[in-house]
Amino acid sequence: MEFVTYEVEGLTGIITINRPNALNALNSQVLEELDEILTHIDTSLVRALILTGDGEKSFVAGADIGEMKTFTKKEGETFGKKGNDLFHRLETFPLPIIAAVNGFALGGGCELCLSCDIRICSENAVFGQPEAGLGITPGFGGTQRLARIIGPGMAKQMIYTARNIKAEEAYRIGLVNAIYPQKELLLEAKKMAKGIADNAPIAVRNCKKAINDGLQVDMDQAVMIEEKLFGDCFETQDQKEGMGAFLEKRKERNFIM
Ligand code: CO8
Repeated sequence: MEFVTYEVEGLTGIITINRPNALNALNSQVLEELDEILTHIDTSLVRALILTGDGEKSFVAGADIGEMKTFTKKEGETFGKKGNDLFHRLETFPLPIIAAVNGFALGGGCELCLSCDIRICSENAVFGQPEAGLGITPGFGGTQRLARIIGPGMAKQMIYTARNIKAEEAYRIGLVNAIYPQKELLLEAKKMAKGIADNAPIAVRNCKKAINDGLQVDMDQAVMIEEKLFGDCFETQDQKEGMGAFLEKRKERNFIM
């Protein structure tokens, strides 16, 4: 792969976008490489993923403007579909994904972190949806996910004004869960991933599915989704182990898949 790397540390998989000449912007090749990596992740060996950008300046500075400039309507739709399919895959991937936003997260870069489960960022992070200033709408789900995460009022303000916001503001409006000094960001992401990996993997997976699927439907249906996934846990060895450990006052829990 030219622009994306994948490494495993313990039970955590770390995906890094590395396209320094373009501040890690997403061209078709980056999107394809990310997709390819997801295909090859062994979900029985890792329990959480971290997605980050290489360097100390940029997470992802958007979709590649150079590539998009000459798009026809059809090419725009094809590129949009490629990104949307990938982001949907990330959103529904059977492992929690932490976006460690290490700098610019603009346009498609902001949308990329929105498709992850959890966002934390460095102090120099900058978020924004500059598309309206480029004559387009967000095209990788930004109008939908941003509104769901920070609420329609704030999302509309960010998208209509195309104004970038800094880490502090992103934290205040709930776009990120925490801000860390650049040097500590990846370490903190790894600590969080370990905290997730210490828990029962099928239960965590079911939690992700319950939250995501439940947000698509009304409350009555959402609760039914949770009921089903809750019930499914009682068929797992992890449920016996987790509850057994509590009752036996054992700290160590030996969760399997
Ligand atoms: N695409 C391509 N190249 C980029 C991008 C990008 N999004 N961002 C930066 N680069 C390149 C620059 O062109 C420059 O290249 P070169 O050295 O060859 O001139 C290099 O990266 C470094 O960038 P700068 O010199 O501009 O660095 P600065 O520190 O001065 O500025 C900024 C950093 C503020 C991040 C600035 O680069 C910038 O504004 N970038 C563009 C940000 C942006 O508008 N992103 C949104 C793009 S649109 C989008 O993402 C739509 C998503 C949905 C697509 C759906 C399709 C259907």
